[in-house]
Amino acid sequence: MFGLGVPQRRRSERAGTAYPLTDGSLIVGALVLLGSPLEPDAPLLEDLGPLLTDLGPRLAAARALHDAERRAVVDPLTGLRNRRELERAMAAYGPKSSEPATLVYIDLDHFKRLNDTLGHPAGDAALKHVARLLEAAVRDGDVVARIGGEEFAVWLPRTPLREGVEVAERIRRSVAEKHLTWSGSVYPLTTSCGIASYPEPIGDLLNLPAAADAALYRAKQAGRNRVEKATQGH
Ligand code: GH3
Ligand code: MG
Ligand code: MG
Repeated sequence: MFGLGVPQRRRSERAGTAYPLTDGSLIVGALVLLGSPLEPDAPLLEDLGPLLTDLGPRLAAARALHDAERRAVVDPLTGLRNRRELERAMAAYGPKSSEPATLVYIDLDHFKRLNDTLGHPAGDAALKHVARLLEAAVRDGDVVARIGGEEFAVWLPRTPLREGVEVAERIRRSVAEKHLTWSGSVYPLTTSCGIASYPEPIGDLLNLPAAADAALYRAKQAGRNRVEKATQGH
């Protein structure tokens, strides 16, 4: 019951009895009483019945709440934060922060082609692969989100343009270098990135998404697999 991690001599010390907890129909967990099994006439057994009846549904409800909270903030395919969470993080930065911040939009290049040639599951694998590379390219406290089908965003608090460009370049390079492996074969991927920073050159945090989007558009126009910076007029 306690797994192989517990040495043999300690298992007897930690032996116990597991009582299943149910939500009314399914087993959702167990209450384990450590020590020797209770005698059938032990007084504690009388209290145990109502406790088990009570605990099962409570555990199931707590787990359901936890799962729902997670679903509200996490993209189910990649495990990254969703668009709403990105917006929440940006809004929490404050409309007049004295600190700089950078938003990077990342869009996979010719992703439709990959789906069309290798199939949708390969496309999904590519999205997960890129998600891990994005996470590896940023620091704790930065926010990596999937904001659309094959579109990602990275929010870099306290990061001015120059450092933001370094992060975006690191992302672009790592995706281009660490190819996707699918069915034993290797496939190259590239990304285009649009980057917008506050307060220079974009003076209002609220304008960062539109500015990053315009820069991303220019990166696509300029040939893809590149990083473009937003300018004052986007
Ligand atoms: P571009 O270089 O201009 O960005 O071209 P693109 O093909 O990447 O862009 P386009 O917007 O034409 O196609 C995006 C594709 O992304 C189309 C859609 O099938 C695919 N896609 C969106 N969401 C998912 C998903 O969750 N899984 C998979 N496998 N594909 C997705
Ligand atoms: Mg796109
Ligand atoms: Mg694309």
